[in-house]
Amino acid sequence: MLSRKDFIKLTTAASVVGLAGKLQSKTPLKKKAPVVVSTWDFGLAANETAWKVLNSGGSSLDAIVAGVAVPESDPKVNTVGLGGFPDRDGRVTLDACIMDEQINCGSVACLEYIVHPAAVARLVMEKTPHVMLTGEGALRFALEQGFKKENLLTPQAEAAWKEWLKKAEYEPQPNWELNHDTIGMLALDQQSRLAGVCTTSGMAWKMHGRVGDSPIIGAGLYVDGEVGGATCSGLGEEMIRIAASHSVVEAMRSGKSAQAACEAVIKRYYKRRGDKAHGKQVCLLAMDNAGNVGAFSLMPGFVYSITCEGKHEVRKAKFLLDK
Ligand code: SD4
Repeated sequence: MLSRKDFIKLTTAASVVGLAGKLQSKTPLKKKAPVVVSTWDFGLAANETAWKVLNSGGSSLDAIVAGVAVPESDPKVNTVGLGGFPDRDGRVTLDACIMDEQINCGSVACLEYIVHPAAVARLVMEKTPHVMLTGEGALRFALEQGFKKENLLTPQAEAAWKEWLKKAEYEPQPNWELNHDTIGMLALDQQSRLAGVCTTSGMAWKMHGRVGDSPIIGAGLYVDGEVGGATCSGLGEEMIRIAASHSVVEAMRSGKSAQAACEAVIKRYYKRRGDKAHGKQVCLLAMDNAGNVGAFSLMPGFVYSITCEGKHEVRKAKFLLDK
């Protein structure tokens, strides 16, 4: 098991991309597969599991579903799966989506009682004619597929909710570490198949029924094997507004590196939103179809986990604003 601290090496995003960051997508890129990246430092444990699958020749889809299952079932992670902070009614509702290089995709939103929404999203993709199931329908489908109904509200999350209820202030929280830790993961396997996943309990204390960016194809995640993939973390309402992940992939399609694409999308977002963006966080993570990675956020603090050639690292993304 990786110790978070042992592996935290903060370097700049520039060094992540290095020379590859300057390349245009039309230039043939040297393949770096397999590689896996995920949002935040708790992504390290998820990467470690995903890496085992990739390293033994498994598919990127199998790797990412196994990877994100780690934080989904970790009761100490209060932003994903079991132990996620509930909505203002005390209900833990989960959002997740998944996409492969052939633009197959599946999604679940506002799903209750199921620890692994990403695995359910995969089955929506593989076993139904639909892309997205929500609420009761998503739960019924999960149960039909053999998932077990469980109470996701841990005593610790329930205590935090009861504390919040004392004032019941509903504002986007500036403490991103507490409130915004969705895991988005992108992986390229040994056969250069790209896939991505995004899974979260969403914004803590949200209105019941609120759905963020994470289960929305094009907002929280987008993958196209012809180009690359992107995923997001931060305030979902802001990412939905700009179809963030799709925007990053399209910027890569037009010739930008993964890094330049993330930067261009954040800059455009800020230009359009101006003052309304202040106090909010938008974090983008991207990988092109050769395994070159980029990351950028609006505000400081965004870190991501990367595993390549068996080495696990946490890297610090560059950002646009200084507070
Ligand atoms: C949401 N984007 O539901 C998610 C929250 C998040 O890191 O990213 N947390 O808005």
